[in-house]
Amino acid sequence: MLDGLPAGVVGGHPAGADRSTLRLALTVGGLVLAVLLGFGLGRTNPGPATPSATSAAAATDDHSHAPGTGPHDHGTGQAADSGAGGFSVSSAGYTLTPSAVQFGAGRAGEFRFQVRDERRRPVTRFAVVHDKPMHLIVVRRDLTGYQHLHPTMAADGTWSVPLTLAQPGVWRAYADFTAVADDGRQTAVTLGVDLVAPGGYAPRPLPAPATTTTVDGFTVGYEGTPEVGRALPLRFRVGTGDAPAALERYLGAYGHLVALREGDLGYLHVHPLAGPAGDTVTFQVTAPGPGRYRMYLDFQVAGVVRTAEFTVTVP
Ligand SMILES: [Cu+2]
Repeated sequence: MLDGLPAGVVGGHPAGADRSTLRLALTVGGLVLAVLLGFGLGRTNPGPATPSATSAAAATDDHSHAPGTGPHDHGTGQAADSGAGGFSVSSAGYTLTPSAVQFGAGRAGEFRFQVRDERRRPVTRFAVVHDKPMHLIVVRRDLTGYQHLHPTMAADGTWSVPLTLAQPGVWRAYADFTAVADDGRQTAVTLGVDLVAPGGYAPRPLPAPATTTTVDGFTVGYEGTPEVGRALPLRFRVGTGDAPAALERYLGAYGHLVALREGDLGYLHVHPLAGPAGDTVTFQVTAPGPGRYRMYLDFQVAGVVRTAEFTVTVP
């Protein structure tokens, strides 16, 4: 993941550090990814690397830590035992502060927010993780209408992004970021807030579980079965007709996977374990508990990003 992935800190710290330092950082940081779920889920301080964790990390090339920071604190944004996040507007000392949460259904709007620290100051320094300093996921509470957006930050720490809530209902926005404190300490947090589009809400039942789907002429399938508390690979394959698709890098990887839990909309952010394999991309997934999840795989072919969605039941 180091290759071709600009890693750095927005708002002050220049990118660039000794590669061996980076490798060490990845090795130790990889423990979090290997044992738990990776960015957005590894909400525990990484302990000393064990041999198995080290070798797992060696095969890992898509967990980003900014240069010079080493194994950063993944904060207390999510309980390590639940393994899911995004439930709270305030966690690990950081608070999501939206300018407004009401939108006109189907009307183009703009979502603006700040992240504030314990002293209520807007945070302006964020680590670049997976090519971006801020990842914003928006989905309606019935798990439809998934959007993965990348807001831009003004100098005062106000983030903004064009946003349309297509249908009436209550929506959830997840801000997935790594804040950099005054002392340089990094904390990865996923905060969540509800957005509202007034109107008649017609919730859609969750589609039945399936391991294949189609999107814009692409057929996407996966192999593997998530289990509670065990890190297991899910291998996705993308094709058009009988021909394999040529996956392109997107957000510093060959795919980007988010899983949301039905019922509480718990947020799992998962990243690939290994490099490209043409039409396949593999993720290591640990289900935090039984239930039904909706998985959203973003992939890029010929410069266009598409999202394939799957319902999966974890017994
Ligand atoms: Cu993103």
